[in-house]
Amino acid sequence: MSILIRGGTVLSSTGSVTADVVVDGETITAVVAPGSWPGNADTVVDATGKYVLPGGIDGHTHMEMPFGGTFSADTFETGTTAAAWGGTTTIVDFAVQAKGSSLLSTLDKWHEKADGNCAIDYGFHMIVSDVNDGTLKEMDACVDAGVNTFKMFMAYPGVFYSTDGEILLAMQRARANGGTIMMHAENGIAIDQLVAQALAAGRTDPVQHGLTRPPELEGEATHRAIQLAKVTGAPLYIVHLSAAQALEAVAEARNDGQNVFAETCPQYLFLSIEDLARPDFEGAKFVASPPLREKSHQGALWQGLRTNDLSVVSTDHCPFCFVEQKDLGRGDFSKIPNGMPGVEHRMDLIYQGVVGGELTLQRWVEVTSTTPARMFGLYPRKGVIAPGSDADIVVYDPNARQTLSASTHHMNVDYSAYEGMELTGRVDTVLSRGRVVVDGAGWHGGKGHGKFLARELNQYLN
Ligand code: DUC
Ligand code: ZN
Ligand code: ZN
Ligand code: ZN
Repeated sequence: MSILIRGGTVLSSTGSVTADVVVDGETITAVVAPGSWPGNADTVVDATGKYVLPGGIDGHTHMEMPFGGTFSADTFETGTTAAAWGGTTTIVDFAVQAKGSSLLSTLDKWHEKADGNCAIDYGFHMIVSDVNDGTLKEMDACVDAGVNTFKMFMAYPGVFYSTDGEILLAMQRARANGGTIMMHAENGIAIDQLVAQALAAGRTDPVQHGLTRPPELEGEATHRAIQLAKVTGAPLYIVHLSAAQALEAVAEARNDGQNVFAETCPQYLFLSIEDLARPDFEGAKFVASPPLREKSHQGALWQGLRTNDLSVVSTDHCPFCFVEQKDLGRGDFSKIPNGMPGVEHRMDLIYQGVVGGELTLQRWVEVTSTTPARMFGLYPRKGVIAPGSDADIVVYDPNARQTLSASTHHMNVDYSAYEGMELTGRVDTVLSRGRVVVDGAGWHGGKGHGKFLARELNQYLN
């Protein structure tokens, strides 16, 4: 099966060129001058007036994630299908070590959930929440299995939380085995006191979730994680960075040449604590950690994306239905499951940064695809349109208009965090390893097409 994508503007992280892209089977075989391909193709996709870019890579999703007595609402099937609709052709999801479980049994469990169910390719990070001798040894086996990124939590005491000493030990191990530590950097010990005080004072609304997790406590934890990384020599990747204070700490470390990287998420660029303060419990739709911040942080985050102090945009997709799930926290904001839906609209939302002059086209591709490919050891198989790479390709119509809504999205959740938001630009056609999964006629993908990706090491280390 061969496909010719004709007449489009092919984008990369370094430039753009009008070219035809030839796909044979699962692979890109040629990128040639327009009209110059002599061969026949089984299928021709007309990309005239459109961009042709490498499929998006969402390095931070939570499908079927256990949280607060429930599970995030997207399965690997529904979540990867929604991702594909939005031009994301790879996810890296988080396997979650429960206290008392081993890392390898956790990995098995996540393979059971995902294998045979994904519509696009997928890899795993490992959440380490029980640091002990066995866990530390198993980190090496995870690296060998292509799961070489380990998320730890300075938040959520009693659940996922690790002490500074435990973080230090895991960092030493990562330093030795080539892994990268990913950090949820919020000072959970201090936050828990603020939460208890709010509840004791009868302040129970969703906005309290934001008020009890101030940006200073993200800045502090980010700084602390960076110092621990410096002492141990481990590479560090700050996940879901939301606050200017945290960005400052990352920038300082990067200026010093440390292997410190960070991602932000669309919700921190487009939404704010004002959404958390919506009346009638509607703010619960926006409860995620770190919380949505004051709008004043957004400019700093866009700037960080330009300077590369923020080098990746991921979603932290972790959807919980408003009815039934977010409801668990009526009368007590601390019981609202933490997380927001977003995997479907990352490419579109960050494209608004191009429309608005915040980012170049090349930077859009870089932060949504090429850098995550390199950061998570998938390049050049993913993250670039070049001969030999997987044919994960998005044809994007830069002039189409769309309105985001739960009534039209494909995520398995009953609300959109961006309900009614009008966007310029829209996915036209999506290929996942050479298979047209989305086009104007609809969905042609299916569960089981997506394959597990054993990942190489981070390609950015000094
Ligand atoms: N933050 C969330 O909002 N949800 C899942 C885990 C996390 O760190
Ligand atoms: Zn987190
Ligand atoms: Zn997360
Ligand atoms: Zn079709």
